[in-house]
Amino acid sequence: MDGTVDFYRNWAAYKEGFGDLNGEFFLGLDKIHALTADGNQELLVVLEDFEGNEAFEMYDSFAIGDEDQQYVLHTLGNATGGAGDSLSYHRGMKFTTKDRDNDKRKAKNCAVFRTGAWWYSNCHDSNLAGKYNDNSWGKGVIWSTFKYFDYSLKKAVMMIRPKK
Ligand SMILES: [Ca+2]
Repeated sequence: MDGTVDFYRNWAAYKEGFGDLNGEFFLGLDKIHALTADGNQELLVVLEDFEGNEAFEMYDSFAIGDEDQQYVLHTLGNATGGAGDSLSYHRGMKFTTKDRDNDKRKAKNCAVFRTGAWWYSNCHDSNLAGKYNDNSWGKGVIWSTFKYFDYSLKKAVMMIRPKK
Protein backbone atom coordinates (compact mmCIF):
# COMPACT_ATOMS: atom_id res chain seq x y z
CA MET A 1 0.00 0.00 0.00
CA ASP A 2 2.95 2.40 0.30
CA GLY A 3 6.15 0.56 -0.62
CA THR A 4 7.67 0.74 2.87
CA VAL A 5 8.15 -3.03 3.18
CA ASP A 6 10.44 -5.01 0.88
CA PHE A 7 8.54 -8.01 -0.54
CA TYR A 8 11.46 -9.36 -2.58
CA ARG A 9 12.43 -11.93 0.05
CA ASN A 10 13.51 -15.53 0.31
CA TRP A 11 11.72 -18.78 1.15
CA ALA A 12 12.39 -18.55 4.89
CA ALA A 13 10.83 -15.07 5.02
CA TYR A 14 7.70 -16.14 3.15
CA LYS A 15 7.41 -19.21 5.36
CA GLU A 16 7.50 -17.14 8.56
CA GLY A 17 5.88 -13.92 7.37
CA PHE A 18 7.21 -10.36 7.58
CA GLY A 19 6.26 -6.69 7.69
CA ASP A 20 4.04 -4.58 9.92
CA LEU A 21 0.53 -5.81 10.78
CA ASN A 22 -0.61 -2.16 10.87
CA GLY A 23 0.77 -1.51 7.40
CA GLU A 24 2.26 -3.71 4.74
CA PHE A 25 2.84 -7.35 5.58
CA PHE A 26 2.79 -10.94 4.43
CA LEU A 27 1.19 -13.21 7.03
CA GLY A 28 3.39 -16.22 6.34
CA LEU A 29 2.82 -19.41 4.40
CA ASP A 30 2.80 -21.69 7.46
CA LYS A 31 0.05 -19.58 9.04
CA ILE A 32 -1.92 -19.37 5.80
CA HIS A 33 -1.69 -23.15 5.47
CA ALA A 34 -2.87 -23.62 9.06
CA LEU A 35 -5.76 -21.19 8.62
CA THR A 36 -6.93 -22.78 5.36
CA ALA A 37 -6.30 -26.45 6.17
CA ASP A 38 -9.90 -27.07 7.18
CA GLY A 39 -10.97 -26.26 3.61
CA ASN A 40 -13.63 -23.79 4.68
CA GLN A 41 -12.10 -20.42 3.80
CA GLU A 42 -13.03 -17.91 1.12
CA LEU A 43 -10.66 -15.31 -0.30
CA LEU A 44 -11.29 -11.64 -1.06
CA VAL A 45 -8.77 -9.70 -3.14
CA VAL A 46 -9.00 -5.89 -2.83
CA LEU A 47 -7.10 -3.74 -5.31
CA GLU A 48 -6.65 -0.01 -5.83
CA ASP A 49 -4.93 1.94 -8.59
CA PHE A 50 -3.25 5.35 -8.28
CA GLU A 51 -6.36 7.11 -9.60
CA GLY A 52 -8.39 5.91 -6.60
CA ASN A 53 -10.31 3.19 -8.45
CA GLU A 54 -10.98 0.12 -6.32
CA ALA A 55 -11.73 -3.36 -7.62
CA PHE A 56 -12.56 -6.64 -5.92
CA GLU A 57 -12.48 -10.32 -6.71
CA MET A 58 -13.92 -13.04 -4.47
CA TYR A 59 -13.01 -16.74 -4.56
CA ASP A 60 -15.44 -19.06 -2.86
CA SER A 61 -12.70 -21.34 -1.59
CA PHE A 62 -8.97 -20.99 -0.99
CA ALA A 63 -6.43 -23.33 0.58
CA ILE A 64 -2.71 -24.04 0.28
CA GLY A 65 -0.57 -27.06 1.15
CA ASP A 66 2.15 -27.26 3.77
CA GLU A 67 5.88 -26.76 3.33
CA ASP A 68 6.46 -30.37 2.24
CA GLN A 69 3.98 -29.64 -0.56
CA GLN A 70 5.78 -26.36 -1.35
CA TYR A 71 2.64 -24.50 -0.22
CA VAL A 72 0.84 -25.54 -3.41
CA LEU A 73 -2.31 -23.54 -4.25
CA HIS A 74 -4.35 -26.71 -4.37
CA THR A 75 -7.79 -25.20 -3.77
CA LEU A 76 -9.16 -22.10 -5.47
CA GLY A 77 -12.90 -21.85 -6.06
CA ASN A 78 -15.12 -19.89 -8.40
CA ALA A 79 -14.29 -16.24 -8.95
CA THR A 80 -16.74 -13.34 -8.90
CA GLY A 81 -16.13 -9.60 -8.95
CA GLY A 82 -15.19 -6.61 -11.02
CA ALA A 83 -11.41 -7.03 -10.98
CA GLY A 84 -11.51 -10.17 -13.09
CA ASP A 85 -9.89 -13.49 -12.38
CA SER A 86 -6.09 -13.23 -12.40
CA LEU A 87 -5.51 -16.04 -9.91
CA SER A 88 -7.00 -19.18 -11.47
CA TYR A 89 -3.99 -19.38 -13.80
CA HIS A 90 -1.99 -20.13 -10.64
CA ARG A 91 -4.23 -22.92 -9.34
CA GLY A 92 -2.20 -26.09 -8.75
CA MET A 93 1.12 -24.22 -8.69
CA LYS A 94 3.67 -24.44 -5.91
CA PHE A 95 5.08 -21.32 -4.28
CA THR A 96 8.27 -19.86 -5.74
CA THR A 97 10.72 -17.40 -4.17
CA LYS A 98 14.00 -16.03 -5.48
CA ASP A 99 15.86 -18.89 -3.80
CA ARG A 100 13.32 -21.68 -4.47
CA ASP A 101 12.27 -22.27 -8.07
CA ASN A 102 9.05 -24.32 -8.22
CA ASP A 103 7.62 -22.66 -11.34
CA LYS A 104 7.01 -23.93 -14.88
CA ARG A 105 9.39 -21.50 -16.56
CA LYS A 106 12.38 -23.33 -18.00
CA ALA A 107 15.83 -21.87 -17.37
CA LYS A 108 14.47 -18.96 -15.33
CA ASN A 109 13.17 -18.40 -11.82
CA CYS A 110 9.95 -16.39 -12.16
CA ALA A 111 10.47 -14.81 -8.72
CA VAL A 112 13.74 -13.31 -9.96
CA PHE A 113 12.40 -12.56 -13.45
CA ARG A 114 9.29 -10.84 -12.02
CA THR A 115 10.82 -9.49 -8.76
CA GLY A 116 8.34 -11.09 -6.39
CA ALA A 117 7.20 -14.33 -4.82
CA TRP A 118 4.04 -16.15 -5.86
CA TRP A 119 2.45 -19.35 -7.06
CA TYR A 120 4.21 -18.80 -10.38
CA SER A 121 3.50 -20.93 -13.40
CA ASN A 122 5.08 -19.64 -16.67
CA CYS A 123 5.09 -16.98 -15.08
CA HIS A 124 1.99 -15.07 -13.95
CA ASP A 125 -1.39 -13.41 -14.41
CA SER A 126 -1.00 -11.73 -11.01
CA ASN A 127 2.01 -10.68 -8.95
CA LEU A 128 0.71 -9.08 -5.75
CA ALA A 129 4.06 -9.44 -3.98
CA GLY A 130 5.83 -7.75 -6.88
CA LYS A 131 7.97 -4.63 -6.73
CA TYR A 132 6.12 -1.51 -5.61
CA ASN A 133 5.93 1.34 -8.14
CA ASP A 134 7.70 -0.65 -10.86
CA ASN A 135 5.68 -0.33 -14.07
CA SER A 136 8.11 -2.28 -16.21
CA TRP A 137 6.49 -5.28 -17.83
CA GLY A 138 5.45 -8.00 -15.38
CA LYS A 139 7.54 -6.87 -12.41
CA GLY A 140 5.23 -4.70 -10.36
CA VAL A 141 2.21 -5.28 -8.11
CA ILE A 142 0.08 -6.77 -10.87
CA TRP A 143 -3.46 -8.00 -11.32
CA SER A 144 -3.54 -8.25 -15.09
CA THR A 145 -7.31 -8.45 -15.59
CA PHE A 146 -7.67 -5.13 -13.74
CA LYS A 147 -4.72 -3.00 -14.90
CA TYR A 148 -2.61 -5.26 -17.12
CA PHE A 149 1.05 -6.22 -16.87
CA ASP A 150 2.61 -2.76 -17.06
CA TYR A 151 0.74 -1.15 -14.17
CA SER A 152 1.90 -1.60 -10.59
CA LEU A 153 -1.06 -1.14 -8.26
CA LYS A 154 -1.16 1.28 -5.35
CA LYS A 155 -2.76 -1.22 -2.99
CA ALA A 156 -3.34 -4.95 -2.89
CA VAL A 157 -4.92 -6.89 -0.03
CA MET A 158 -5.74 -10.59 0.25
CA MET A 159 -8.15 -11.52 3.02
CA ILE A 160 -9.59 -14.85 4.07
CA ARG A 161 -12.53 -15.71 6.30
CA PRO A 162 -14.54 -18.82 7.11
CA LYS A 163 -17.37 -19.48 4.69
CA LYS A 164 -20.87 -18.99 6.06
CA1 LIG B 1 11.88 -22.04 -13.34
